[in-house]
Amino acid sequence: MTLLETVVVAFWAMLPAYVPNNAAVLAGGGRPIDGGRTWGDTRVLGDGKTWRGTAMGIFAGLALAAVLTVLAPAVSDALGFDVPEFEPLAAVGLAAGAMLGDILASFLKRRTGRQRGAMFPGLDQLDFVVVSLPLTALLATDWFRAVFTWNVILVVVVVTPILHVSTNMIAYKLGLKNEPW
Ligand code: CTP
Ligand code: K
Ligand code: MG
Repeated sequence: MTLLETVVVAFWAMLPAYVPNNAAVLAGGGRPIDGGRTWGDTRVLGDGKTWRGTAMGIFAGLALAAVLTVLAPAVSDALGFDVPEFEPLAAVGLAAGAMLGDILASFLKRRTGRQRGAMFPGLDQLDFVVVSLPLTALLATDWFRAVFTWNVILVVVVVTPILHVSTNMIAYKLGLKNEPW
């Protein structure tokens, strides 16, 4: 694969993990997952992790994986190289793993004294990758091996923070997000 092909495959394969965070921002609100509970004197997760945001985030990731799977043959034909279809368990690993990573990151932020919305450089940009890729490898091992070659993983680790910073900046400018990270 050329570098451009690797970047396209990496982006395509990660879309079901990218979209849940943005969908959660749009759909968030309502009851927090931690139910307001604290651990020590800080919230377990905080008001930024809600049931509705999480459910809608996972749903958006699964729905996108289904759409991409339908489009994959035509897109592969048009591009002249293969973009992957998503097995159901791969879609679950990517979408649910992304939300889980974001939730675990908030747990770590609260434990390290960071208030809701505080930034945690590095973690903010890669939390969902760190959980969604291993979970997908676990749930859909053969699919993962075929799609996420080392080159693709390397591109994901480099490109994701750039995409994350830019989409969050746009969401902030549009007034959809409280902070630009
Ligand atoms: N959101 C949600 N449920 C999630 C993730 C996000 O409802 N599982 C919504 C919340 O409204 C949240 C917003 O998306 O405020 C932005 O997400 P994020 O930046 O992850 O949360 P923060 O509010 O910054 O909180 P934290 O410091 O815990 O990351
Ligand atoms: K986050
Ligand atoms: Mg935040």
